[in-house]
Amino acid sequence: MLSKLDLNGKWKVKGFDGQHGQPEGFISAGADERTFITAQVPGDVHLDLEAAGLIGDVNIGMNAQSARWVEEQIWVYRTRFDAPADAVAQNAWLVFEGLDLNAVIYLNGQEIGRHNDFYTPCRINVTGKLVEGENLLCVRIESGLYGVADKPGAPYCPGLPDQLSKRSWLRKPQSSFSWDWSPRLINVGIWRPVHLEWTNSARIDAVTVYPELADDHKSAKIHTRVFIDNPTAEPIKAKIRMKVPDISAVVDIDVELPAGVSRHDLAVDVDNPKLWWPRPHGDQPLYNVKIKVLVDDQVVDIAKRRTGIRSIGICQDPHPETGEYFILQVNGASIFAKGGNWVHPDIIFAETSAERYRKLVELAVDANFNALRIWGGAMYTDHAFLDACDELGVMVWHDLIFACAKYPGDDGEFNQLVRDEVTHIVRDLSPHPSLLVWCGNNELEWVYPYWDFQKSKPLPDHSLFHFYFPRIMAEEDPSRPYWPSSPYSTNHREPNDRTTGDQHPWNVSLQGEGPNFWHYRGDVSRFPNEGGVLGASSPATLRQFLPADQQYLRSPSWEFHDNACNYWVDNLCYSAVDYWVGKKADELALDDYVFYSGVLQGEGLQEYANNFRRRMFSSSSAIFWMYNDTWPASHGWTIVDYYNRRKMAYHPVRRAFEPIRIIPAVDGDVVKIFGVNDTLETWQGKAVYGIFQMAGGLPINKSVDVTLVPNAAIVIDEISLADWKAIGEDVSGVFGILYKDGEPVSQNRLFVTKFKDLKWAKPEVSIERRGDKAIFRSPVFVWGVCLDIDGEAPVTDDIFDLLPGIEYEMAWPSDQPLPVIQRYASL
Ligand code: BMA
Repeated sequence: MLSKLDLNGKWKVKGFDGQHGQPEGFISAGADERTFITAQVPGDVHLDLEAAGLIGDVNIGMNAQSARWVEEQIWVYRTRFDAPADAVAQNAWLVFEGLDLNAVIYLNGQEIGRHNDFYTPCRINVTGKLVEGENLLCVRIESGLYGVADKPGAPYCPGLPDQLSKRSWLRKPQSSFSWDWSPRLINVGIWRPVHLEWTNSARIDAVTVYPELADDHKSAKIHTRVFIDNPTAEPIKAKIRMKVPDISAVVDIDVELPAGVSRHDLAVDVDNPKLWWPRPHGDQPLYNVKIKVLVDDQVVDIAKRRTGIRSIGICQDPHPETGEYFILQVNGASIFAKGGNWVHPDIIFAETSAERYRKLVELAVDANFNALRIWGGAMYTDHAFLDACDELGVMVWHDLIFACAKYPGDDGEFNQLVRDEVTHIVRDLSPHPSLLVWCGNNELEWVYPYWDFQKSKPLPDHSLFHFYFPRIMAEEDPSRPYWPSSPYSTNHREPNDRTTGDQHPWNVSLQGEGPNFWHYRGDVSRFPNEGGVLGASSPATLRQFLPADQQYLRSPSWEFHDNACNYWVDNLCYSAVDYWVGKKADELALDDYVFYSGVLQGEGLQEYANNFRRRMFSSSSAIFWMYNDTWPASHGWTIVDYYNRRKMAYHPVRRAFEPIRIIPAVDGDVVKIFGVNDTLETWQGKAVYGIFQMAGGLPINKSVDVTLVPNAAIVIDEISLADWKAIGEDVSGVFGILYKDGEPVSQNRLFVTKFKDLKWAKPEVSIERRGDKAIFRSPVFVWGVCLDIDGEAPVTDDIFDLLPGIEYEMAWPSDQPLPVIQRYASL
C-alpha cells in the first residue's frame, strides 16, 4: 500500500540578497541556522516575515509597498525528517504540491530536482537517495524574477511594469504583478503541502472522471480514466476496481501495468440517473467514485472522487436578428447565468482556507448567483471552492490562467510547460459537475489590436489557444466545451462583437460612456461575462486598513489601495458621484462620499442585470466584474469585500438576481413591463405597476393577474412614454411589483432623469412590526434606505427604495428592536 509521511509544519527559512553570503552555502547539514527564521509550510515567506515581526500585515496601509524587497531575495528553506526503513528500501518520492516559483530541491546536500510552475505538483523520485534516520531537505526558491532576467519582455508584455517583471514567462498568478484591483505583491514560498511517499508496487498518478448522459436522460455512464505509475522495471499484473457506492455499482478490470505511467478506462452504468442542476433549476445530487488498485488481492492504492451527472452544451444557433445565440444548456435546458467574476480571495495565494471558499460561495448564493467565472489572471481554483459550487448548484466558467498579454508559446520549453500544466489541471478538476466550460484565456484576442504590443512578431501564442489546448481538452475531457478566449467571436468577427460569442461590455466605466451606466440599457450582448461599476468599500473596511491619520480621500494609503481604473479613466469614481448626484467628492465627509459611491455602484449593477435579464435568452447571462476582492480596496468592482463585508451594492444585486423579477425598460416609445421567471415552473401571481410621483401619488396604477411561463422573460404590459412625459419625467418614475398570495416578491423602478435632476421630496418614513417582519412606509418616494452602511449587521435586505404609499416588507426577528435607518440616498 502506498504510504505517506507529511512534511508540513515548522521549517526554517532565510533570504539572500547576493551580497551577504550565498544560498548554496546553507544547504549542508552543518550550516549555521542562527540567521534563519521559522517558516510555516505550506505558506509564503511574507507570512513568515510578518510572524517574525520583520514586515507588517501586507493588507494594511502601505505595508505591501514596503515588502517589495521580499520578491528580490533568494530564499532557502530547511527541514529535517526521519525516513522510515520502508521508505529507504522501496520506491520513494518527495512530493511538493505547490512551489512558488523557481525551486531547486536538495536532499542531504545533493540536488535532486527543479520546478518552475506554480500550478503543478513537483514529484521527485528519491528511490535510493534517502538515508535511514535523519534526512536534510532544503529548497532554494525565488519568486521567478531571476529566472526571467535574460528573457525578452517587450514582445510579450504591453506597458512598463510588465516589461520589467516579464510576467508572461512566469507560470504563477499574473495579478500579483499588480492589476487595477491588486497591488504588486509577488509571492514566494512553498505554498502547498509537502510529503514523502513510498511503495513497493504501483501508485495512482491521476484520475479523470466525467459523465455521459443519454439523450433521453434515462441512463448515464460515469467514466473514469485511471493513470497508474508502475515504478518498477517489470510489468505488474493488477486489478482496478471502480465503485459507485451510492448505487452499489462495482466494475473490475484486470490489467498488466507496463513500466511507467499507463492509462486504464473504466465506466459504471447508472440507470435513471439523478441529474445535477444549476440553481434554481433543480437539485445537486452527487455520486461518490472510489478507485482501488489491487495486486495479488492486496490494495496498493486508493483514490476517492465525487462527481455529478449532467450534460453541458453551448447553443450557438443563428439569432433571428443577427449573429448567433450563446446559451449555456445543462441537461438540454437553457440556463440564464447570473453572477460575477471570481478572483483569488487573498494577495497571499497560500492563505485561503476551505471555510473561506465556502463562505464566499455561500454569500454569492445568498445574492441569487448561479454562476461564477474564474478569471484567467490569478490561479486555477481549488477543490474546496468547486466542492462548494457542486453542492450549491453554482455553474463555473473557468478561464485557463493567461490574461491581458502575449505569451511565449513560440518558446519550445514554455510551450511544453503550459501543455503539461493544462493536462494536469484538466484531469485534476474533471470530477466537479459545477465546472461547465473551459475557456482559453482572458482578453488575449480582444486587446491585441488595441494595446501597445510590439507587432513585429506573428502572434506567439495563437497555437496554444487554437491548436494545442483544444486538442488537450478533447483528448483529456470530452465532456466539456472549450471556448478559445473571453471575449471571443466566431466567423472572424471582432472578438467583443455584441452579437456572437461572449462579451466584455466595458464601454460603461472604462470606455466612451464612463460613469453612465444607463448605457447598459441598450446593450444586446449575447453572453456578457465582464462589465462593471466601481464603488467604495464600506466605512468599517476603510477604517480597518487605512491608518488612523490617513482616513481621507486620496491619502497615500487610500491611493495605494485604490483601483487603478480611477486613474486610467480620469477620476472615474469621483466624477460618477458628481455626474449622478451633483456632489463633489472632495467636499463630502468620508462616510457621505462612501455612501453615494456604494449606492451608485448598486444602481449600475442593477442596470446591468435588468437589461440582460429582460432580454432572456437573446442575452443569456448577466455576469458582472467582479464578485470578490483580493485585498482591502478603497474603491473596487466587488459586492463583497476582502473582510467578507457586504458592500452597499450587495443587496441591490441580490434583488436584481431574484428568480422571479419585474423589470420596467424603455423600448421605442413605450416602457415595457417585463416579468422574468428563471425557474422551470410556471409562476402565477399579481403584477401591480404604473407611474409614481416623487412627492406622492400613483397617477398610473394598474393591477393584473399574471402567469410567468417557465424559464423566460415576457412582456406583461406597456406604458406609453407620452403618458409619462405628460406627468413629468423629472417628478416621477415607473414602478412594478409582483405579489404572490398577497406577499411582495419583487419590486423595481425606472427613472429616465438623472438623480440630481429629479425633484425630490423630503423622506418621512415610518417603521412598524408585523409578526416577524418590519414594515416600512413613506408618503413620498425614498431612494436607498440604508440600515447598515458597514455591511456587517445580520440584515436580510438593505439599500432599498420606498414607493409612495406602498408598504415595503423585510424579514425582521420578532424579538429584536425594530431597525434604525442610518441614512437615505434621496437628495
Ligand atoms: C477586465 C478584466 C481585468 C480587469 C478589468 C478592469 O478586462 O479582465 O483584466 O481587472 O477589466 O479593468
